[in-house]
This record gives sequence, structure tokens and C-alpha cells, in this order.
Amino acid sequence: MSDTTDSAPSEGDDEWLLPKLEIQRRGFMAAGAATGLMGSLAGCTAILDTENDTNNTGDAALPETQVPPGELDDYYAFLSGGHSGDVRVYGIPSMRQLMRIPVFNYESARGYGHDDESKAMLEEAGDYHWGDTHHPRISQTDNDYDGRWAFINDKANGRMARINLKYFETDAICDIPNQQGTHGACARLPDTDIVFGVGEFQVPIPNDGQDVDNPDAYESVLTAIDPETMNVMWQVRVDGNLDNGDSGKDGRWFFTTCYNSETGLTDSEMAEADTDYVMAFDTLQIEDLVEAGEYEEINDIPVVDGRQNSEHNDGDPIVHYLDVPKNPHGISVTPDGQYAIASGKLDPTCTVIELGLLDGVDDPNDAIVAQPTVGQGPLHTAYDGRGHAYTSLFVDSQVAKWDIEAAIDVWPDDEPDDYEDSEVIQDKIDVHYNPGHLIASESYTADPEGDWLLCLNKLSQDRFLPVGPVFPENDQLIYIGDDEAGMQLVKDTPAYPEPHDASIVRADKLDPAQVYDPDDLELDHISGDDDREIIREDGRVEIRTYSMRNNFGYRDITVQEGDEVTFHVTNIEETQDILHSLAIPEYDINIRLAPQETSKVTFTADKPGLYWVYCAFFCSALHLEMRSRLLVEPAE
Ligand code: K7E
Ligand code: CUA
Ligand code: CA
Repeated sequence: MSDTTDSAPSEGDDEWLLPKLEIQRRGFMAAGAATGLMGSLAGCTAILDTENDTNNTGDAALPETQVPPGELDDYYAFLSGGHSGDVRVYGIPSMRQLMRIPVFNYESARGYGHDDESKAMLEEAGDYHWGDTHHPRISQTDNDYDGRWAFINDKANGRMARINLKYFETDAICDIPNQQGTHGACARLPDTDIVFGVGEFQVPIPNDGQDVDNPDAYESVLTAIDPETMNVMWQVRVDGNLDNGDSGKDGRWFFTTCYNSETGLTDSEMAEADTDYVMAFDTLQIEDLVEAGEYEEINDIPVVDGRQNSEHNDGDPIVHYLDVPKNPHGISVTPDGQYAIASGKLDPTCTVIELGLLDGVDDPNDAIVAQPTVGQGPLHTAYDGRGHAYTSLFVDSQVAKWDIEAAIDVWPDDEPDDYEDSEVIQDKIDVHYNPGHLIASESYTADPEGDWLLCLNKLSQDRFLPVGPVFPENDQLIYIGDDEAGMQLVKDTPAYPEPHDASIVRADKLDPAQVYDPDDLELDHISGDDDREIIREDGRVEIRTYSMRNNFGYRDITVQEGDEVTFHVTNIEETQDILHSLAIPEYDINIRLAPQETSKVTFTADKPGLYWVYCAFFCSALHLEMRSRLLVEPAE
């Protein structure tokens, strides 16, 4: 959230200051409601909306949300970890955290950033020690999840990573040139043939020291990345900045919001104009221009000019600029591919854009077909596949459910106030508190399931036992499967800071391996005593060995101070869930070895002494005894 305290608020700033007041008021009320209901609802924390409407009676049948011990969830949810740099995997509807996948962070329990390969990947991708993940998107084929990859941005350092969903592991990171603040992330649909990185921070391009204090020269770019190679294919420079993005379903359109059309430097400058943009990128035309060589090459990347006065925007534009109020934030395309809906953030409306009209109109604003008033601080919108949109209201601490076709029917005749009384707004529910993203099950595909809505609230306030001044966030699960009963809040889950977006995938669409296939790994597989080996050559020692319950292949390994030592180790277990690691005290080493996995770590033996090489996974009753000696003999 923006800090507005160190500069005088400008006109129109009161909206931004509202959240704090709202939080306290709602915090008080909801706490009261919770106490009253606690006794009557066993097994789940259901806080029903008592204030804003009469729909949520709590009497309607809810599907089972408690997944009993030993049973499995219906869905995987992939949540970004924000500035902890990882991706979390939850089961839905239990909200159990199943795994964390390190991406831009170092994680010793998974050996990530500790073994030679993942360490080299992180070093080559800029050698940063953190990232800021926001938008996990799952690859699709024909507008449906195909279980291959997840993609995730790093807003902090302008990167995009790929997670291999066979192993739930990061397998590639692209460090994007010419772009700072890679925020939105989304693949072109239907077939994930491009991954887009959406550049939020405007900077001089190239950002090499020229024009550092010349805001007129600051620009944002949209980056197209090849999902197979994870190399940048091309970029488009635009006017204004870029925030969130989403793809049409037809292999052509890509949409982004822009909140800083002013190219302002301060919060009040960025909020000066009443409207900013939604940009609609015609990716097919852009590809043609790249093919035809119609670009400028900057840092070896073809950069196409998509600014408003570009010749490519005469006639049949490559980028349509639609005027949308005000500092819009989220944008998402409806499952049927007909509409892109932008959430107004500093304006209480959502803007509905009809994709089919973008070609035919002289003024792109004529493709706007509705602008319903949904509430204060609309940030993101999700879908149930039954024609409803669900918009998070950051300032109101609510979710609004509204009818997309009804909003189109009444627009533009109705006054904004009329929406509350019309068929447009169907339901509102209190959430706790200040929601950012919300995601419905399979909402980013052409065929959402329409049962669960996950609402990622920025503040948890009074919902959990206090744990000091750093509060967890509050991820709430809302049942949306019963239109009669309305939205029903069924679960609170504290979340380590701080998730932004998520994707919810039906469990049967993923098929993760439970043991490594050695053919998928680049390192040679070592099968046991027959091919273990210690190779010594010119101050290098390579120990090619294995792990199994309860030893490491060699009992003792002697090296000389100053040797460069490599452990190349295969876990030869074939049983799922039998993990080992190879940890060396005081050498800062711990590599993880899952069944049939081979991993490698290299270090300089610069500290003479005895070191007990041990296994850090509790793998058997003799786990503590699973040790080897590393003897580092002092140099003469
Ligand atoms: Cu937090 Cu999509 Cu990065 Cu909105 S973004 S909340
Ligand atoms: Cu292997 Cu503990
Ligand atoms: Ca603005």
C-alpha cells in the first residue's frame, strides 16, 4: 500500500486515506459477529455477512470444506509469495499448505540455491537474493490447464520464472532487459505460446545512465517471452506505465492496465488525471512487424514502437488506448472471451470492454460497453462461468458479485447510484480485511468450476492470535456455488507475507512425478557401489557417490586444505517420500536428494578439520547415524 503520510494529500486523496478508518470500523463489527457465531458453527470458521444484505443466511447447504485426515483436496491453488520470492501450493477447499516452491529466494530445505545447478541459475539470472512474486499463471492448451508449467514474475528485479509442474520446481529464469518492475504476468491463450511480462516502472530505455532525471524519457515496455526457451522474443514500448495484464482467449489480444498515464513522479501526480488507460495489444500485428524488421534493437531485443504517435498506430493500431477511470488496477478476460473487465481502484467502477468491437470502431472507447459502480477501491475481478463477476473492494473490505450482462443492459442510462438497486449488484460480502486479488476455481480458463472463491486479504488485524508487529495476511475461502444463498465465507487461513494472485487448478489436471526420472536430469546417475568413484586431479576432488538408508557410499573422504571439492550424489532410493540430504557443517552446504535425484555441490575445502557429513531429512530409525567423515588435512 502506498504511504501517503509524508506529503500533503492533494485533492481527491481522501479515498486513499479511507482504508484505515474502514478497517477499524469493520474490524470491530466483524469481531462481534464472530463471537456470536462461534458456538453454533463447529468445524469451520464461518463469518456470515450481517450488515450489507440479507442473502447470506447460512442455512444453505455448503459442500464439505473440512477435508478429513487422509483424504485429498479437489484443487491445487498456486499462490505467489510476494516478497518472500516463492510460490505456495494450497489444497482447496482445505486451505492446507502443501508445499512452497522456491523461485527467486534461497531455500535450504529444498536445497534450492545450494546445489551447483540452481545456484548457477540464480546467479545467471542477475544474482539477486530476493524477488517479489505476484502472478502465478498455469500453462494452458486450448484454454484449459495442461499441467506443464507455472509462470511467475519478479516485480523487484524484472524477471520471469518457469516452474516445471512435473517436479514442482523452478527450472528457468529469464532476466528481462529494458524492463523494471515486471508486474503483470500472463500467457497468450489459448495455447501458452507467449508469456508476457508487464513493465510497471517507467525508466529510460536503455537504462544506462542517460536521461536519469528526464521523466519525459521514461517508458514502460510489454515483454514477450518464449515459454520453451525462456528467452525474450520482442518488446513493445508504450505511453504511460503498465500494471496488470490478461490475455484474450483467441490468440490475438492482450490487455494491460495503466495507472500512470501522467508519467508522474509522486502519488498525487500519478493520480492527477481522471482517466488512465486500458491498452489492448494486437499481438498478431506486432509479430508481423517483428518479422518484417520494423523495430529498434535495444540491448539485443527488438523493440516495437507502440506509443500513441507511432506510425504503427495509424489506421489499424497495434495498441489501442482506451480511457478508463482512474488508476485502474486489475484486468481479466471473461471465460467466454467476450469481455475484458478492468477494476477502477480510485474510481468505484469496473469498465467492461467488448473484444469483438475493438476492430470495427474509430474511437477505441466505443468498445466500452458498461461501467457499473461496484463499490470503493475495486482491484481485481474473477468469474464463475455463470455470467457473474466478483470484484474485490479494497476500501470497502468487501467482495461485490455482479451480473455482467445486466450491467451492459442498463449502461449508460442508469445513474451509478441505481446499480445498487438494480439486478447488476447481486450480492456483497464482508471480507477481513482489504482484499487484493480474488480467484475463482479455474477462473482463468474458458470453463470455470464456479464453486470456490479465494480472497487474498492484505490485513488480518484481529483474526488470529497476535504474533508481534508483523501480521500474517488472511486468505479467505468463499463458497460461490449457490446463487440463491449468495456468497458464503467458510474459512480463514493466515498467510505468511504476502500472497498477491493465485491460480486454482482442478487436481486431476496435474500429474506430478513422485520419484525422479533420471532421464529428465542432466547430471549422470550413480547407481551404487559399482560406479561410485573418487577422482583426484590437480587440486580437484570429485566424489561421485550415492545416498541410501543409512549411508552415503563412502564412510571417509580425505581431502587437502585448498582442494576444490565436488560431491556428485544420487539418491538411489526408489521408494517415494524417502528423501535424504547431504549437509556439511560450517561449509554452508545442504543439498536435497529426492528419490532417484542426482545433485551436485562444489566448494573449496579451505578450513582444515573434521566435518561430519550428515543427512538432514529424518529418513529412518538410523537417520542420525547416517553420517560420513570429511577430513580436511591442513596444507604443509
Ligand atoms: Cu497485488 Cu495483481 Cu501485483 Cu493487485 S497485484 S493486489
Ligand atoms: Cu538420510 Cu536421514
Ligand atoms: Ca493516473
